[in-house]
Amino acid sequence: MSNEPAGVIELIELVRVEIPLVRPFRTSFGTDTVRDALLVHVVTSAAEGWGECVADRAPLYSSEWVDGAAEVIERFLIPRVVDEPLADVEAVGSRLADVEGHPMAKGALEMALLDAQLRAQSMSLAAYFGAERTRVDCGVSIGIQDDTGALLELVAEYLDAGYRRIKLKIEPDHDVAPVRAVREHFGADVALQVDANAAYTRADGPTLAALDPFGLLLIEQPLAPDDIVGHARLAREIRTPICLDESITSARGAADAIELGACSIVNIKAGRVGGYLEARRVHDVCVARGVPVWCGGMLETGLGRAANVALAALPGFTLPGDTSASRRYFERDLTEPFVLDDGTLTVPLGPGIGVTPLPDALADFTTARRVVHRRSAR
Ligand code: SMG
Ligand code: MG
Repeated sequence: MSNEPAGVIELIELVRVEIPLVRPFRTSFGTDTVRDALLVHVVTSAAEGWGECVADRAPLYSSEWVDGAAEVIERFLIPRVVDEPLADVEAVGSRLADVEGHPMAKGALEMALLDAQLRAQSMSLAAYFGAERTRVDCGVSIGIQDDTGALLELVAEYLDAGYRRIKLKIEPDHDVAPVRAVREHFGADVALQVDANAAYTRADGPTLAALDPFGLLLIEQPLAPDDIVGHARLAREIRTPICLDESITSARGAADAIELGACSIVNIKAGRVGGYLEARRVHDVCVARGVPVWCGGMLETGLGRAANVALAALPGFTLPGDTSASRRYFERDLTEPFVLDDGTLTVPLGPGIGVTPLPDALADFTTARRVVHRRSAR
């Protein structure tokens, strides 16, 4: 890692964009019809950078929500990084550490600063991570469907498109039936997994064991985020491997969950753990323990997608990620679209995250834009 300075921060603005989803996305906690994203745009004396906050409109997936994240970034995070010159983005985490929680807000600011620093150094995010692959295997996450016919049509569409793994969102009473329908229709060879988004309880072991015969790759986050012991017990009641998502909020937490037997696979989302630097540490602790990881998704625009794809190019990401192509989400993306090529996305290798918002798309999707920091004249 070079010690070149990231440059002096000249300006930071918060940009809100609203991009319609091609179809509603229903999970056990709610339905999204648009991606309402908060972008952090940093201009330094050396380069500019973009960050994307993955917080949703309401605090349902986690305790963060997008308006709250914007306020935290402006009032509590930005003052901690602009007061003294920042030599290196590696130091951002410690500058922000006394602010409790708010990993998605922290992650968005860190991403923008990292993008600016790497652009100034003409280094790609993938190279900075130490990524080895130039393409990553992609899966797709399918929202809960009331109608089995509609579900089977969607699965067929995505398999035809080349996706290498299908993930079904489940909840109580929408679990065994859709899994059985997909298995019966598409056979045992389809790589299939499910995500409960914490919709079950410790008493649901027998229900979840009913998924065992279907040969799933994994079940993601069956129980509450703080129920590590419950997951460890459940792991002894079912044969499907447990993968944790919401429960894993740091590299240390990942190591603990693995040690306690709460999971044998980890979903890594940078926003959930406070940024891409911590995400890389989660990857490292999992690799050291022989635990496979894969890259999660939060319906990111092309900006967050670019960074996710770079992360997913690290060697420990041995399972296909929720890193789907732009058209799985949007008619029109904020950046040049990510296009599926033989079930993979290509890792951007330009400086920084390797993509920027297309000016026309940015103008069309922006709902609010405000400069929240400007360097004062000395
Ligand atoms: O980006 O393809 C995507 C979405 C993947 O299922 C997905 N994400 O719990 O893993 C998860 C969910 C959370 C997002 S709900 C807005
Ligand atoms: Mg999940």
